[in-house]
Amino acid sequence: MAGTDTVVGIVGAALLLAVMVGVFVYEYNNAPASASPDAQKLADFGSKHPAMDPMGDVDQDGILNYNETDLSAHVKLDGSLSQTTNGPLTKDIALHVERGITSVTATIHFTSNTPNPLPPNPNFQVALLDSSGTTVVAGTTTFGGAGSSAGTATFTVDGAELEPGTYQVRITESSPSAGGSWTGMADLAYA
Ligand SMILES: [Ca+2]
Repeated sequence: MAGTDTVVGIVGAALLLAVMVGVFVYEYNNAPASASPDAQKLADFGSKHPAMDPMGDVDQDGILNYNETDLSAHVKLDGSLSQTTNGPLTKDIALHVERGITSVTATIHFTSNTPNPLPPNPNFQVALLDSSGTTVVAGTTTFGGAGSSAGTATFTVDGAELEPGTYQVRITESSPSAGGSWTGMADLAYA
C-alpha cells in the first residue's frame, strides 16, 4: 500500500506541475497579446474612421465594424410583383444605416411579364423611405420604350441627408401593370 501511495503521490505531483507549467506558458504567451489587440484595433479604428461607430455592424453580419476590413454594405434587392389592375403594388426591403454613412445607391434591373405598350409608363419605380414612411428620395426609371419589357430604376442619396436608423427601399409597380421581376443591389458607403 505504501508503494501505491507513493506512486499516486508522485503522479499527482507530476500532474500538478504539468498543469502549473501549462498555465504559466499559456499566461506568458497570451496575457499581453489577448488584452491589447482589441484595444489597439479600437484605437486604430477611431483614428481612421472617427465618424463611425466601432461597435456598430454596418453590414449586419455579426462582425463588429472595428473587426471589419471592408466598411461598406451591400443589400440584395431581388424580388417580383404580380399583375395589378386596381392600384400600385409595393415591396419594401429594409436598410440598416449607421453614423458615418456617406452615400446610398440603389439600382434594380427589371423585366415586365409582357412588353409595355405605353412608352411613358415606367412600370417600376424605386425610392428610399425613412422609418416614418416619408420619402427621402424618389429614384428615376429608364424604360426600353414601346415594345420593350426591360428597364432600370435607380436612386443615389447623400449620407448627409440620413440619420442612423432603419430605412426601406420601396419598389413600386405602377397600375395597371403586367407584373414582373427584378434583380438589384443597394450599396452603402461609409467614411
Ligand atoms: Ca459587420
